[in-house]
Amino acid sequence: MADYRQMWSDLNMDLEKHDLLCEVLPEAFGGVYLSQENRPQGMDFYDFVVSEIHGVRPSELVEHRKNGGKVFGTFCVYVPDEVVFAAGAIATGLCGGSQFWVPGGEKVLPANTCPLIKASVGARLDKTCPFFLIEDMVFVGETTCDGKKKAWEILNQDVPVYVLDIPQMKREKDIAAFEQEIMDFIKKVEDVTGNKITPEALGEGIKLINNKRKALQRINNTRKASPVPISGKDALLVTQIAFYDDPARCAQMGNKLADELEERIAKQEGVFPADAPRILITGTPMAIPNWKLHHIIETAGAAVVVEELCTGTRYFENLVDETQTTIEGQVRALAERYMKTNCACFTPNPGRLDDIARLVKQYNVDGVIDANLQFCGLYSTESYLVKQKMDELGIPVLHIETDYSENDFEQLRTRVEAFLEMLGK
Ligand code: BJ8
Repeated sequence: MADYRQMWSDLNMDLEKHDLLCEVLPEAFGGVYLSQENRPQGMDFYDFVVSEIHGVRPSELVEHRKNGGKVFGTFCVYVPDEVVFAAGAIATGLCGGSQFWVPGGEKVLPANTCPLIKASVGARLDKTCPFFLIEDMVFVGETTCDGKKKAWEILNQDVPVYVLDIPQMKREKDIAAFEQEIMDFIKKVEDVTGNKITPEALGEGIKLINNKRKALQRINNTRKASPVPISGKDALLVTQIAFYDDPARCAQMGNKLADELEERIAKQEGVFPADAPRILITGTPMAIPNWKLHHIIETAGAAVVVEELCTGTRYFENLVDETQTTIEGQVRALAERYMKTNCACFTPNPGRLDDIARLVKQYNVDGVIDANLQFCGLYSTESYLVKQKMDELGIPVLHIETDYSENDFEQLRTRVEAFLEMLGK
């Protein structure tokens, strides 16, 4: 790995603590990823990105800052990245997926808070993640769940957090309210960057992010094939990296990988036997480097073929209408697209159940694993409805509540193995 210590020190990171993370990550990645057989060559790029996870992209962001550009950090798939890129700024995902950052979050948040929130706050407060320390970064929170809403107030004591108000229902007046919220966000981004967002620029931003989504869609479409040409672990990694990588590069590398996967399908080449059980994972997002569940499932012989997650289909399934030519029309198109995403923070949220049912059919799924992060009341409560819907379809469901620690690893493995056995494949 190139030497990024000077950059980390300039970012005022806690180098000693960060070294501990740098020591364990390569081993964890090697054990989970590099041990897989017959991986697509296109994964080399993503392996490289992980090997330099705190170096390559942060140094691009630092460079962007040096040239006068601005960086926005986000925590949710409802934040319209299109607006940020339209102003010549960069948006990067910040959700924390490692237990390493959890104790830092617990210094200011109750222990019984969702690990995603604790890790995200801890990564900033402990100064152990360069992404959270980019100079003048604008943190963009949102009002999706109670834990996040309160966490922004606490994080705001350390760094200003701009909060997007996400509606909790999907009536016409809610979509209109989100339109207004996007208008306000445009103003905020214009103020921060000093750049006016014209319809041309926003049109370019919309195309840029749509192209990224289209590449991710192509990759995921190939997972409908049997045998499946890419493991769930690899597909998850591609989506996780998409959150913070440059969107144009993400589309380019994603399309390259999709070409290879399509060739594999033509040759009937896969990474699991054609009769391996096919699993859909639904629930709370799996931020990098949370690979625990995929690893357990796939080392038990099943293939994860699709994720109804924010680190899955919720991130890239819907596109923004590109035909609008006025800011008003484009903002309406953005609001409509984002309100198609079905997070459990909405009530009612039947769209998510329909999405899972549709994906089960499209991806020829044998069983659903409904995995929630501990203390996410939204998803764990909605699990009842997920189970009900799957019962109607005769699809077995395993419900799991877990965190980022390895403490329940063996217990989860036992439960997953029993579930796979029950699928009888
Ligand atoms: S659109 S899932 S990224 S809010 S943080 S809700 S897991 S208790 S992350 Fe999320 Fe946006 Fe929804 Fe997706 Fe639960 Fe944790 Fe809250 Fe969470």
